[in-house]
Amino acid sequence: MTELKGLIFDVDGTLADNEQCGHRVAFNRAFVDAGVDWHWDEETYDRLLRVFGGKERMRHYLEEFVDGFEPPEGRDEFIRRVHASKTEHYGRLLETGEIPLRTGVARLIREAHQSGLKLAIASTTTLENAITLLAVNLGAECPGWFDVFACGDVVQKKKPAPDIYEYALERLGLSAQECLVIEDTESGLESARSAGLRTLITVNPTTRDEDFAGAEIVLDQLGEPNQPFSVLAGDAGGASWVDIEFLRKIHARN
Ligand code: XBP
Repeated sequence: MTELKGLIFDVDGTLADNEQCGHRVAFNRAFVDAGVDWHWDEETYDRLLRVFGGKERMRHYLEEFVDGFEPPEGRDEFIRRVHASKTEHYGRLLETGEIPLRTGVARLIREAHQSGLKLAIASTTTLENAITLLAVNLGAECPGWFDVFACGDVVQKKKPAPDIYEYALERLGLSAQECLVIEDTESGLESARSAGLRTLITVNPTTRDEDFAGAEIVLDQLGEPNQPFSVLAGDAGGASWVDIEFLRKIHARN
């Protein structure tokens, strides 16, 4: 039986419920700075979240919802510039501490670090966004607990393509069978499973009704000893929060 040696975390929606209150707000502030009268309300952003990658999401919005927009510097440069502005706004939002980690995330990351498991991030967001979220919520030393940051444009094909998880595995020096993934979306599950990885899902309000067939287990959150998770699909074997022992049992099932 292959031993669990690595844990790979998605970021947005998994570590923090940060899309509507974080990324969306940052995009809208960047649009104001850019002098365009776009505003992504929560309903619009829920739909746009089907496209992974902030730059890819902006391009999709331009192509699907904005007629005849041709910025002087060209679309590619405009998207690059506005996305950089958005990332600055998002970083400032993170620094305020107003975007906390989800239930159980801080505890599990600390436990995983202390357990000796190799840790990786596999996210469509930028490296700086992932590092800042961890550092602001878990301290400046926390990013150093991770062996690999597979983020953003290190791969061309974003989730649901498997590329980001294949990149993470290659940098970890581990096989897919030696790892587990924690994700929150159907596309993230597809990306991880296409890379051969078994996946635990913690849904969030946007993804609760997505199709998670093939996940090892689907939970509403990672839980805490005094705040048990709810099992939406699969068998928790009597556990009520996700810790390293729980992950090892899930991993040992196959
Ligand atoms: C979710 C994404 C990201 C964020 C926005 O990433 O699709 O694009 O929505 O971040 P994941 P950027 O679930 O893989 O963590 O604007 O930096 O892309």
